[in-house]
Parts: sequence; C-alpha cells; structure tokens
Amino acid sequence: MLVHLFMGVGEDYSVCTGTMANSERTFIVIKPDGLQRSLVGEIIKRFEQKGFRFIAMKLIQASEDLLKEHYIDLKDRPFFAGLVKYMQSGPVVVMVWEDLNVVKTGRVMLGETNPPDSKLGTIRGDFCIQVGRNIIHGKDSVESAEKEIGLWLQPEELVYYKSCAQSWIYE
Ligand code: DAT
Ligand code: MG
Repeated sequence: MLVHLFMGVGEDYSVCTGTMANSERTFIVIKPDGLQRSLVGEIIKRFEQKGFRFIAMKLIQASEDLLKEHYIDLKDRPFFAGLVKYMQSGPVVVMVWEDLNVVKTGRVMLGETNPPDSKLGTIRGDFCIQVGRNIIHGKDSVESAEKEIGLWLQPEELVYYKSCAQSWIYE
C-alpha cells in the first residue's frame, strides 16, 4: 500500500526517540473560555497543520495554588487576582508542542496579549475581543516554557515518538 511505502514497512512509530536535534518545546494552555467556546479542536488543528509535533496534552481543573505559581511573575499587577479567578473558572487544556522555533512561532500564532492588537489570522486576532478573555496562553522563551512544563506535567506525561512526516516537513 502507498501509505506503507511512505512510512517504511515495518518501522515502529511508537518507539521513544527522545528530543530531536535543534528542537525546543513550548507550553500552551487553552484557557477556560477557549474550552467553553469549543475552540480546543481549532487550536490543536492550527499547531498540527503548521507541522509541529504534539507530545503532551491534559484536561485539568487547575488549583488556585498552581495558578498563583504559574503567574507568579504577575503577582503585583492589579489584574492578578482576577486572572487567577478566571483561570480557575473552568477546566483548561494544557499542551506541549515540540519542534524547531516552536516557542517563537507559537507566540506569533497566538497573537498579541491584547486581542485588538492581534492581527487577523492569529488565534487571539480571530477568536477574542478582550485581554481578560484572551483564550490561550503560550510561553515566550524556551527557559520559561521548560519551567511551566515542569510545573504542570510529570515527565512521564510527555510522549516521544518518531514522526513519519518529519522528512516532508524538514529538508
Ligand atoms: P501573555 O499571555 O500574552 O504572555 P502576559 O504574560 O503579559 O501576556 O499576561 C498574562 C495574562 O494576564 C494575559 O494573557 C492576560 C492577562 N493580562 C495581561 N495584561 C492584562 C491587563 N492589562 N488587564 C487584564 N488582564 C491582563
Ligand atoms: Mg506571558
């Protein structure tokens, strides 16, 4: 069959291969409004279609303690309490995507923090209106992404596997 020709007959795509060379990981959260507005599939679709590798996902009702730690850098901002309450107002979907430049590209795909500043075609530009309901979180540096992955996920929740599309995405 054609599909076997492309995949390589007998290759085991469940094998754990570890992190690819030159790749990095980003941490994404679909916030409670993104989930309630049924945008989970749309957001996953955008990351999948770009070609990024999906290595973890979890649906979770986050605790106040976890969210306060997650947003610790913003603890002195006037909107901090409201932000934690909003993030606790329903379940969230946390995800990890891995690939070349996924942190920077992921932020471009999200759009700006304030939705009116976000270009159409970005997630925030297309699907939301106010900063306090901006549907998605994504890290802006490799270091902070790694820190949040460690905060939200156990190492065994990250799943590595060989992608049969890799040689069609990278030259
Ligand atoms: P980002 O989520 O784009 O990384 P951030 O880290 O500066 O933005 O802030 C985290 C979240 O806090 C942001 O997604 C929405 C909320 N927030 C930021 N600025 C705000 C403001 N001026 N008023 C209300 N909420 C705000
Ligand atoms: Mg931020």
